Amino acid sequence: MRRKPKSRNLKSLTRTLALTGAALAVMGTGAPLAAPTGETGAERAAATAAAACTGASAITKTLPSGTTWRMCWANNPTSGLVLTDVTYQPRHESRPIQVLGRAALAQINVPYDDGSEEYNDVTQEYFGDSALPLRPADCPGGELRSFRVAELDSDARRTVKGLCVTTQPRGFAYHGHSEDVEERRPRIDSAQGQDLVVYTINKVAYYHYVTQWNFSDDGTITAKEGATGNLSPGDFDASDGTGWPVGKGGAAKALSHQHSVLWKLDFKPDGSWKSKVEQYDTKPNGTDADTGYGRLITSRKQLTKEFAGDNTNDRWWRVVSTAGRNKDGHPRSWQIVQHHTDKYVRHPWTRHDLYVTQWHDCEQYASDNVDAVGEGAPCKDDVAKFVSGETLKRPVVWVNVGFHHIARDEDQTPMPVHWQSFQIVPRDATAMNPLTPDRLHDQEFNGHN
Ligand SMILES: [Cu+2]
Repeated sequence: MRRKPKSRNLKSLTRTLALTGAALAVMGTGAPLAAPTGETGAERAAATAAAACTGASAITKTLPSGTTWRMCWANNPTSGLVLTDVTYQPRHESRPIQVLGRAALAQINVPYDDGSEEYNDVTQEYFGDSALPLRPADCPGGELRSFRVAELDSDARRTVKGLCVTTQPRGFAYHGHSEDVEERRPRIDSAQGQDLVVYTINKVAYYHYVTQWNFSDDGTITAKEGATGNLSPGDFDASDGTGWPVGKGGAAKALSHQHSVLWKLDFKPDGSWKSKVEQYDTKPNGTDADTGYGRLITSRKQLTKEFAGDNTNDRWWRVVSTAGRNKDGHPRSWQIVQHHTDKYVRHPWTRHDLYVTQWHDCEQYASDNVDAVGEGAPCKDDVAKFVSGETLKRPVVWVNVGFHHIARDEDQTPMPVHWQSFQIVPRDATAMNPLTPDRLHDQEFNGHN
């Protein structure tokens, strides 16, 4: 047995459902703010979203550059950290801009190269109930928040001080000379950026996973899953060529394996679930006759039906608001920026980079969904099956980032954190750089004719 036996069957399904219901109820409370006259539906929705939770369920942080992020959080016994009603309000915006309705892990799938074992670390291991307490040193400059979890082998409950809410520097936000935009008394402007950072640590057998979200003052969201802890001590017998020697000589070979991390993103741009999804591709387009230089052309494809997408050179996707535009009159959108990934091609639900599905309440997990959501519910079992040709009215975006872990000597011990991540980057959320100095935040410097 490579892992401590943990089974969903040890805990009653009703308990899980009851907890999920309670968490949702908390998220849904909060009186909507009275709407001043003259505001648009999107603005009213954003104002309501800003008050979607209060007290210990709310995270509100104004970063030094003046950007405020607001969101609600909860710990789901299965998914772990769940963020809802995430809004972004840079200095020059009078109201919060809603980005995400809900965001959470949808699965961590771990198959071993020798075919001996495979785990679904989120759905089979009570990922959320496996949260570890954090010490003040684990959350430098931040604040620890507590939540209730159930013991893994009983229904007893305990409080875990396990959420860190902090800020971290992120280096240069910008550096530029305003003579380039013909300011009358030009000068060099530069600024350092900051992130609001929230994370938990969840223990699954010998691994400790860091579930982290960075919210940058420029509107970028980074989802990161870090794997640390220890190599599984029962897996040092990879004698059939599917491992790597990690001890003296060649006796102890750690089994190679894959971590596929999948996130589920329910976008709610400008307060509406009804967003559009677009794919952009840039391709060579002949040669300029005069210069002899190559030409490129970018095409847009509106994705109106459920799909499984794969990255390729010069391809990207964005989720476009149907409810709000920036002050330039451009629809707000959020671009998915994937980082390095190695896909596990053996499963249809880890074979693609991105899945976009029409929202259904019982489609919560990228795999093992039927068992995790509850037998009897009319659910399909994995995200590949969720893609069935439906029209996208309320799209749900599933991002898959894979890492094939071939252990190295440095993995002992504890194992250095290995990150798997992607970003959600604003595209036309604001009419200009949200951090631009006040004197440059002017139509004079916005576009050239
Ligand atoms: Cu690993």
